[in-house]
Amino acid sequence: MTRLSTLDQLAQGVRRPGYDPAAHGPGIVHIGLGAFHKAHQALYTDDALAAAGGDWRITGVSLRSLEPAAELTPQNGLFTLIERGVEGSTARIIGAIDRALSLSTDRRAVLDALCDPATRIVSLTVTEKGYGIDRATGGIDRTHPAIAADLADPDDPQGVAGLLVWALRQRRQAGTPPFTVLCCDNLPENGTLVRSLLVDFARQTAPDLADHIASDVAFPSTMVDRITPARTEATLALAREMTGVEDHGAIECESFRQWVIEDHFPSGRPAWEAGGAVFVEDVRPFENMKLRMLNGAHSMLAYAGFLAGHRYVRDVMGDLALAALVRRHLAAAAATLPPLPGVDLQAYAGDLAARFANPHLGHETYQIAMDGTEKMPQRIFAAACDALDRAQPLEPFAFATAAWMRYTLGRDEAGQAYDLRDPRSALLTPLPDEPVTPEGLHDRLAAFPDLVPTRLTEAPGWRDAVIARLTVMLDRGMRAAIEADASR
Ligand code: CS2
Repeated sequence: MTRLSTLDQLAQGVRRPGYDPAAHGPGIVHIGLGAFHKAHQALYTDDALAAAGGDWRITGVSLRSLEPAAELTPQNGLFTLIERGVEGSTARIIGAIDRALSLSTDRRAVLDALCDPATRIVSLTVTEKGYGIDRATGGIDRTHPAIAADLADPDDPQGVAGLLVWALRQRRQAGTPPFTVLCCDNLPENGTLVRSLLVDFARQTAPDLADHIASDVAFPSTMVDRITPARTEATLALAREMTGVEDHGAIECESFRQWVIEDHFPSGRPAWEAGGAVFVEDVRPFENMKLRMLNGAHSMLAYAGFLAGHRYVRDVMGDLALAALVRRHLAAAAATLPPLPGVDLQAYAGDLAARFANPHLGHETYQIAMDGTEKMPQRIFAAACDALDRAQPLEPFAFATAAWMRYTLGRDEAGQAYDLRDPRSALLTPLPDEPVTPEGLHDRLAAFPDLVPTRLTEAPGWRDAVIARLTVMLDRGMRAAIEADASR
C-alpha cells in the first residue's frame, strides 16, 4: 500500500485540509509532538488555516523521542486523525504540521526555528513533569534533570526552560520581538506557572533578561480538552482501512474537543475560533472545572479501576459500583467550584460520564495512572481543600487518595509488579522488606514534601477517612473497597 505523502492519493470521501498546505508558511513552534498535540492544537490550526489562512503552520519538535519526526517527515507532515464518537468514526487528514523535528538529531534546525522572526507562538505539551517547576515556590526545581543540565550549560539548552530562555535572549539581541508562550498542559494557571519558571531560570542564567520576560512576553493561560488514547496497531490498521493509504503517524481520539484560551497574543495568532476555540478574559474557572471534574475523576477511576482489573476506562463505566463512584466524584468536585456563567456543571458531569463510557475508545487506566505525584495536587488535593473550607464531604477525595496510595505499592492484587511511571517512583515504592500497614503507607506519603497540603493532612477526619479505605483495600482488596464506598 502507498505511504501517505500527498493529498491526491486518498480514498474518496476522506476529509482533507480545506487549504493548500504548501501555500502557508510556519508561524508556530510546538514542543511536545505527541498524540495530544496532533489531536488538538494541530486540528484547531488546520481549521483556522482553512477559514482564515495565514502563515501559521507548525514546526513540531520532540525533545527526546525520534519517532514523531521519523513518522511524519516522509509524509510531508500529513497524518490521519480518526475521531471516534459513540455514533461512529470519521477520518480527516491534517495538514497543519509543516515540519517534524527532534531536538537530538535536528538541533540546529530547532534552534533556528525558535529564533526565526516568523515564529510568533511557541506552544507546549510536554506533560506536567516536563517543565521542572518547583510547585511550592513556582520557580525552578533544581533537582529536575533538564533544569540541572541547563543551569550548568545555558548555551547548550536541552529542556523547556533552557530552550525558551536561550531563544528569548537570542531574539532580544537580534531585535526580534519575543514569541508568545502557550502552555497546553493540564496545570492550573498554566501560563502564569510557565512565566514564573522562565523568569526564575533567567534570573539564574541571564539576569538582565528576567524583567524582559516578566514584562514583554505574553503567557496566555489555556484549558485544553480531548481524550486521546495512546496509539496502537489497531489505530494504524483502521487508518489504512479508512483512507486507503499507509500512515505511520495516524492517531485516534474522541469526537469531543474543547479549547478555552486567554486572548493575549501580541504578535497575532491563528483564527482558532474557526475550530471552536473560545477566547475569554480569565481561564481559571474553566481550568479548575476540567482539572477537578474530568481529570480528577480520571485519576480516581484509573487507580481504583486498574487495581480492580479494568484495563480500559470504558470497562470502569460498565462496573456499576465503580461508575457510581465516578458520578459521586464528579458531583463532589463540581460542588467545590463557584458557579460559572453559561455552564451547567451537572450537565457537564453527565457528558463526562458518557465520554468515559465511549465504547470505541481503548483508553487504558494504566495510561492515566502515570505521574500521580504530578497530577494529584491540582486534581484531587486542591478540590479536597476547597471541600474542607466549605464543610462539604471529604469521602470522595479520601477514596481517590487511598486508591492512589494503594497504587504506589507497585504490585497488583495477584502480586504482579508494574512500573509506576512516576518521576518520584524511586521514593514512592516502599523498601522490599518494609511491612505495609495502612497507617504507615498513609503517613509516609502524607509527609512527602510539596504533595498533600498540610491543611488537608491535619484536618480532623481526613487521615482516618483515608486510612479506613486503605485498610479495606489492603485487607480485602479494591473490589471490596469500591463496594463499601458505593453502598454508603
Ligand atoms: C488524563 C488526561 O492521562 C491523563 O491523566 O486525565 O490526559 C485526559 O485524557 C485529558 O486531559 C483530556 O483532555
